Amino acid sequence: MKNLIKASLFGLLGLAFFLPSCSNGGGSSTTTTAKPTTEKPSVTDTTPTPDTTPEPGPGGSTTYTFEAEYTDVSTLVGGGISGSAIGINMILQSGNASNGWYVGYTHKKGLSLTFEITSSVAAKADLKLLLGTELGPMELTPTAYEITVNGTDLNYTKFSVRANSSQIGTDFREYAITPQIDLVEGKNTLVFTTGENEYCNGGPGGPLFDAIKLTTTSSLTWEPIEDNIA
Ligand SMILES: [Ca+2]
Repeated sequence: MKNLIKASLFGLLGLAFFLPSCSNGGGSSTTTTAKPTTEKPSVTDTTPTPDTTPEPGPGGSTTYTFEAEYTDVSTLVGGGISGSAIGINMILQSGNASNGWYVGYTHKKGLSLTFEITSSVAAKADLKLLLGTELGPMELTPTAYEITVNGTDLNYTKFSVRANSSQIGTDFREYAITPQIDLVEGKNTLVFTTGENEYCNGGPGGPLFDAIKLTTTSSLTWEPIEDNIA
């Protein structure tokens, strides 16, 4: 019995030790020092900022780009392949990413990126995700990677995130999500969460998250936290 308890304790300690990362050995474990949360940039301008790059589309629709690096990551604790990062240290630079930056360290179950977007009217919208992978091809399903729109799970058609092998981690591509999503008038909350999968050394892994695009006839605004990359 004692041995069983010891084994359980050891297991728990081992789990705690490896919790921030999906590494199961091999390679060195480096933990990025997080900046104190007191340095979290605060948004003082409460005026909704129109996206700077709306593109006119067919049928009077417009495509808006919302950068993942401008979402509120201040309370997040992310997991990487061989380390972890907290808050704005999860935001990484790549010349291939939209706006030059993306959010990494998504290899942890329950790690969520949240986009809060205000819509002028209730409307349908086409959702596209700009994603990369540092874990090889990754099939995303509603179980492996959860998407919720205003608190409701989106039962989307599964798709595979792929990268040119010579550009692993920096090859960001656009993935159209089906079905369309329903935006309500006013505030909409889109949440993208690493779920149940074994893509990171047998544990949960997520995509490198560059941006989302919404195409809709509604007018969209949000409050990008641009200080994240200042
Ligand atoms: Ca980006």
